[in-house]
Amino acid sequence: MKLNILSGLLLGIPLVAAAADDVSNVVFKPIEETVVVYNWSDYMPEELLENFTKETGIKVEYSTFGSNEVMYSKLKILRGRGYDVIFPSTYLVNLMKEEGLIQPLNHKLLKNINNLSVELSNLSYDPGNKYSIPYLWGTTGVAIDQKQHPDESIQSWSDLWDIKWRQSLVLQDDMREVFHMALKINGHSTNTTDPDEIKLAYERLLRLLPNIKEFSDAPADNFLEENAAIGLAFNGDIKVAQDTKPELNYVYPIEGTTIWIDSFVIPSRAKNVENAHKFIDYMLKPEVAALCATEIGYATPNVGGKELLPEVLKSNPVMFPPKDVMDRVEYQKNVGDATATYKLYWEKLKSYKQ
Ligand code: N2P
Repeated sequence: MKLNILSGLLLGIPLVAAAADDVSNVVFKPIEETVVVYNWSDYMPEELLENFTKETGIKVEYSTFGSNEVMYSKLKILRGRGYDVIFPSTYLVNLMKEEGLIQPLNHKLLKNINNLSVELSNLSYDPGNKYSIPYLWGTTGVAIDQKQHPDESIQSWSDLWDIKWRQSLVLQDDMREVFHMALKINGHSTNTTDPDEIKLAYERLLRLLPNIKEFSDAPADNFLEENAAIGLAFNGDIKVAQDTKPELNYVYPIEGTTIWIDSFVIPSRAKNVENAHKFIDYMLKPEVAALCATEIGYATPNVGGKELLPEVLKSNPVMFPPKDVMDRVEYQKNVGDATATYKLYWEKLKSYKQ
């Protein structure tokens, strides 16, 4: 692409003279620095992308996905190409690392890395954070609109199977989260690899089908639009929804919930690796991390960022679940070859809803 000086200046693009000795032959090349970011939907304040560009001159090409499965399949098809920064959850970091879909990070380019919480760093899914840097973390529970159901409360995952919720539930279009409910009721781990346990969970989920209204990429929107009054949702999405709809209640069933950390990773064949590091480093600044947490509603693993949050957020039980909830959480782990078994049942389950 060729640009003349004026259009370059008007566009605010810095120009480089390739051959300054002969003015007639000067070719002005725009410095087209880009970083291609693929993130969960509603998971980053737009102004941060603009600020990043202002600060670094690097343009952000931004697109979103609704579930780990969608993002993973895309990366697999592209064999690690196409994106510079993506945001898999805990168990996928491990899997993508094993499959060579992501590349080791250069910690020397991440000067803000020390802002990360020690408790949420160096975990077994990625020792030494060689491949991933935590972005936000959260949990998954049940949201219920108390305006529509003032007298209902959910204690156990099994309450969702009650016949009174016929055609009412909105569930995340997320394989691991949906299986989690049934596995927990059966007394099994969310990370089981036992085919019999996975099958039993599937059979239980089959019995939930009459109650399922929809599998959704963004259940919080269903609540805000009032086309659903009960369902499974990520905590931060509900925290933000509560700002406009305070009657949304959010509960953690007694059998325990999942906990996940979504991390920045760089795909193995990313084109703009240095820019990707610059982007991650920018996001690691305490004030940036604080803005993400405040606007997106999820807990930040950035210690400096958490300190900057107002007290009302630090003590918000949806955003930062209380100890008794945290005592019963289970990290989602890579289930290895069992993923295929989950997938098989997941596709079967969803096919009954189409
Ligand atoms: C935000 C998505 C949350 C990510 N809309 C769940 N891992």
